[in-house]
Amino acid sequence: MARKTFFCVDAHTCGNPVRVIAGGGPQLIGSNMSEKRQHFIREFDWIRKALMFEPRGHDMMSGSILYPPLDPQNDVGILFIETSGCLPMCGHGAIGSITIAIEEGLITPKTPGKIRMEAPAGLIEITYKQTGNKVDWVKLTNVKSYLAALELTIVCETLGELVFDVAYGGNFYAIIDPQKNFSGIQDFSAGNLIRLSQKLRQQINAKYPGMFVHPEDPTINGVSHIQWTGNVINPKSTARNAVFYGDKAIDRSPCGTGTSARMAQWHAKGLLNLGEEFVHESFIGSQFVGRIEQQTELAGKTAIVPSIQGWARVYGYNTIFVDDQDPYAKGFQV
Ligand code: PYC
Repeated sequence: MARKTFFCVDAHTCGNPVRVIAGGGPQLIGSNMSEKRQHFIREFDWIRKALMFEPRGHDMMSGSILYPPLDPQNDVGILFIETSGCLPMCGHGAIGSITIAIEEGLITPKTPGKIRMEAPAGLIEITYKQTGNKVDWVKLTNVKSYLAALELTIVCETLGELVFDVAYGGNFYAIIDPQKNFSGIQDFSAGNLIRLSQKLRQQINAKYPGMFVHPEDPTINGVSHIQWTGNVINPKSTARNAVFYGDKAIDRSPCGTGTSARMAQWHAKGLLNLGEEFVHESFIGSQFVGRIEQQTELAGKTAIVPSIQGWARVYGYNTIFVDDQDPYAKGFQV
């Protein structure tokens, strides 16, 4: 009988779960986190499934494993593990992981209040505010984000023809704004949006094959998330979204990479200027504060450098056994 033990710290970022594997993660080979991600996917994906899927996780579960940085001037490397796979970048996951790492002393930043984090999608510069042992907020400067395609169409079996844009913010998002056949997320339940998204994501990737590939890292490709939008609950919010990820999840946070993609979309359409605050509200009403820090370019495309600020709360330790006598050692999904 073999039993593997993982020491985890659990938290949530604005309502969405984050489980940091603080002990028991595998050694990975690679000269950057993108290569280490590929190694993990090839050889250790069972760990993700065991810790994210039922019965030890659930549809929304997401987490990370922290690694020493490859470049000594950085503070930490991160591998994101989610029900959807190993995302190149995850905003809510980064905010939660950094909160856990600081509060639990898992990393010691070279400069207090600042962290340079190596993610598979690139280097993420982070600032955070700490009061005593608690982290009040984390602000991350995300990877270059850009609008990849404008006004594509897809026929949804239930709603009819939908027009959508595709933007990159660390993952590729199909952004579906209110229109003739879609009145907005305020008129839909999470369950409805999940059922619609499952089919639509497949249809979009089948209709537009090879169209969404990161210009500098071809391992990042395809629409992985659907971002539905609609009316705000809080009048102080700029906009609201419901992000579909994995197979059955609507993000409880406003989604960091989704917010970055949406700011790139708004910027390209002249709706958001450099430096302007973008308060993004989630399906449950929690908020991130976004901002365009820089206008830039990526492989000849107009791009932005977005920042996202949010908070997380740590809620417990979780020592998880994965026992090969357990028929559900590698998790399951229904
Ligand atoms: O915050 O970037 C994010 C994210 C991706 C999937 C779920 N949350």
